[in-house]
Amino acid sequence: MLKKSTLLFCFLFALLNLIADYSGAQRINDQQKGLKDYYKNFFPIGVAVTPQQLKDSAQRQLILKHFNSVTAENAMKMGPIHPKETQFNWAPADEIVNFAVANGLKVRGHNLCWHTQTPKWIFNDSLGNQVSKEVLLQRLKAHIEAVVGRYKGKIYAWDVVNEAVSDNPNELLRNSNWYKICGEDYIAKAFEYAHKADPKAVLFYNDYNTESPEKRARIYRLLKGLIDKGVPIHAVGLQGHWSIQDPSEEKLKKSIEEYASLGLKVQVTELDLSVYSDSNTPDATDKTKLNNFSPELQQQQATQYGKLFKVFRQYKGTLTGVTFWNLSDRYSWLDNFPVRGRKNYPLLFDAELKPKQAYWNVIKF
Ligand code: HAH
Repeated sequence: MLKKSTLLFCFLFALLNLIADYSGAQRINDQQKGLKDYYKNFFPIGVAVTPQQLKDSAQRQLILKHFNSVTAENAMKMGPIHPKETQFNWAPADEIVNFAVANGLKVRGHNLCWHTQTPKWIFNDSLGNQVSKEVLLQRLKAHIEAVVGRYKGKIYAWDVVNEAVSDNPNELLRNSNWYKICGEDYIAKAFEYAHKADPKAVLFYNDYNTESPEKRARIYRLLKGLIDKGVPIHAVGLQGHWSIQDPSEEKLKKSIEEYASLGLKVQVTELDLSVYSDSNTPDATDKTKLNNFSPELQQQQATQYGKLFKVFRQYKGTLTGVTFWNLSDRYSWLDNFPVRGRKNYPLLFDAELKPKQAYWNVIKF
């Protein structure tokens, strides 16, 4: 006969083992969890990528651990993907889309019509003369049909028009070649062509400084005009090239609410938090290279990231995605903008791909 005390001992021993196993399993789980898992009840978390990154195993693993959506940083822009009227450069974009499909990630397409990174041929005829409005719209249509058509069913959302609103507060639309040749019509047309090419795709107008009250009012005016005309536009992209000081929670909330009041969904499409305050000033003269990312700046950045994500979570349902513009501080487009060669540290992972303080603040809620 076993003694009662032996039985009790065995029972307690088994129970302790169970608890240890369980917390061990939890620990492993937590280590495997990435951003996308913490945010699975809120919205997809995306990242802008290059085909080269997907070939690097450490970066590829980091992408797969943390993100459930990808965007091509450059590969789908008109210049790179459509270098000549009769020639498309599909390979880089295909690599990104194939990677996403094979791994079950969503893809946001970026972008179909923009004033920058356009191919040389688009605005001129073979003699070098500017083309007519009819010809340019025909070219835009052919471009959109080809690109949207190729990835139909694989790309769930498209930035159809990028940055059409002027930096000059006195005018609504930027005086780009699109505008000079077509007037305002090119915007509505781009959305119509995209909708026809993939009726299920979620179509975005995407811009920066969307929280600045003055620019916000002009973007609102543009969007309202399009909606009133019955243009198939479904959402607005706040690029989110922000800084460790800006925007305030109030400014961000006000913008989300104002755009959403038009019946549009909202996404943060190109998130990064510059450690400089001049990130959106193209004429910045400060050439200082900040080679040590001080603990104070890290803390400030972590606090700002934490605040912004808290607001994002409050708008679950309206805010349908958050995409980071680049993967880690190893490389960011901000290393060359607005000051060429000035290192920046705007993302959640450092140059060694390790999570920064900002990362822990984003998943702590
Ligand atoms: C974005 N422009 C573009 O949408 C994206 O395609 C590119 O890779 C990087 C940034 C941002 C931008 C800005 O914040 C200020 C002036 C010009 C452009």
